[in-house]
Amino acid sequence: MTSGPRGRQRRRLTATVTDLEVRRQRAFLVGLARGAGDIAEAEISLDELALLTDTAGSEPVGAALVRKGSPDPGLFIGRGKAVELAEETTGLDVDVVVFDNELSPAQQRNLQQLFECDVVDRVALILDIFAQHATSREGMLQVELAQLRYRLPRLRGRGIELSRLGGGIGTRGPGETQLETDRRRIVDRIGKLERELGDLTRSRQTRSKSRRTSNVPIVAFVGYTNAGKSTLFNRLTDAGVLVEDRLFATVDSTVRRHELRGGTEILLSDTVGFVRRLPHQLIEAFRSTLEEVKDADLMIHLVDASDEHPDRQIESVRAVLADIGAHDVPEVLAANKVDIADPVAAERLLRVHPGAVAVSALTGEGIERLSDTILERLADGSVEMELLVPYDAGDRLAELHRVGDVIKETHEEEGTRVVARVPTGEGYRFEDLARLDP
Ligand SMILES: Nc1nc2c(ncn2[C@@H]2O[C@H](COP(=O)(O)OP(=O)(O)OP(=O)(O)O)[C@@H](O)[C@H]2O)c(=O)[nH]1
Ligand SMILES: [Mg+2]
Repeated sequence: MTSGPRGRQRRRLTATVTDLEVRRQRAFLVGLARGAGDIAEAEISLDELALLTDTAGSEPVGAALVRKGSPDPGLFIGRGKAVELAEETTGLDVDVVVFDNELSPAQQRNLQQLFECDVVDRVALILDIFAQHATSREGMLQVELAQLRYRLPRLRGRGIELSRLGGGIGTRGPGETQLETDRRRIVDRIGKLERELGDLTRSRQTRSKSRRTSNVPIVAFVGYTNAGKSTLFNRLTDAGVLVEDRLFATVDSTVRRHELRGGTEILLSDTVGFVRRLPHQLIEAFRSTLEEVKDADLMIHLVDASDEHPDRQIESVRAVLADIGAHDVPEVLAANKVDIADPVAAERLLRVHPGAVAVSALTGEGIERLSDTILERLADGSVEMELLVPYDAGDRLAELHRVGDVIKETHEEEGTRVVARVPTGEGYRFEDLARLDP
């Protein structure tokens, strides 16, 4: 389950979905803001889409943020806007239009006809990047499974791309019979992949069970893609995992033994990074890889302190962690890249997240403190606390769920009464909440 620097040459050993590929093309990006309050978020998401597009090998040459209360079922952004953008994209000689939202098969088909070029959505784009970066057998099977599940309901959409290829006999788009054949082939392949992955999952579970019983604590790196997880992992373990200034450099997970100062041994795992709205097809296919985090004794949540919106990254990561049921694993937040971060912004990040450690995986700054923090947190005991969380403080309740183990929750007039087991070192976070008699 290792990925090495040679990994990139070994990519794409399995057949992947060529009609989703968007490499070396001129791309135009389209985002959707549903209301005035949604604009800032939609803009950030669109910026991220530009990075993803670049990572996939295409060049973003323009972008539009469309304001629309509810998506149009036929053309997603509505006919008027679609016609307007079609003119703009023709002028820009665009090869592919990338939508920031998941399109229905019908929307994709209709937009493709109108734009007279490829139309892909965020899901297809991310799947394509994963396909380029998976190097382990399991990773490649997982990506292929996610792609086929995405492709199955969209089979009819292939007509256009095929006819564009030259219009010769047999290339003018599948007839009904061909379509049925394709569909059956995909369904068969999905079944085969699920069986193979099931076997791999079982042997992975056996491995992680033996790790758990060996009593060596497991510490997992989590974080937004490009936060520097692999850089830090390599610095600590000499594992030689591929590091790149690209999103999703790591798609496979790697586990290595590491000795902390004072001789305590731990198992460190490096794995796939997260982004906003990670496609559900991917989360499903990668569930067994992602769920390894659930077994960890501690998570090091690495955040890029030099990013413009580190808190948004933290939020996105925690949303994915909640999705895979790993939100209650104790977490150490590490603010990485402090060598290039604005000192004021980094300072603020540390203040907002008490207990966070400032590090630079590149220069080594703060690494010893991080090691010591890992050691302390692993040694930490926990205390049982009874608290009253006011109903308007839902974020505190979420924090409590994240940091501690919530044992009991009852809803009372003044708020939620919670009994929780909280790591000793974290107790101070909740001291402001009314402490009740146990
Ligand atoms: N200046 C600076 N750059 C860093 C630091 N840590 C990592 N980087 C750079 O950030 C980029 C991403 O690093 P990776 O280690 O690949 O990040 P990752 O979190 O593993 O990313 P994915 O595997 O894509 O999710 C690379 O260009 C690294 O050289 C740091 O502390 N300071
Ligand atoms: Mg990585």
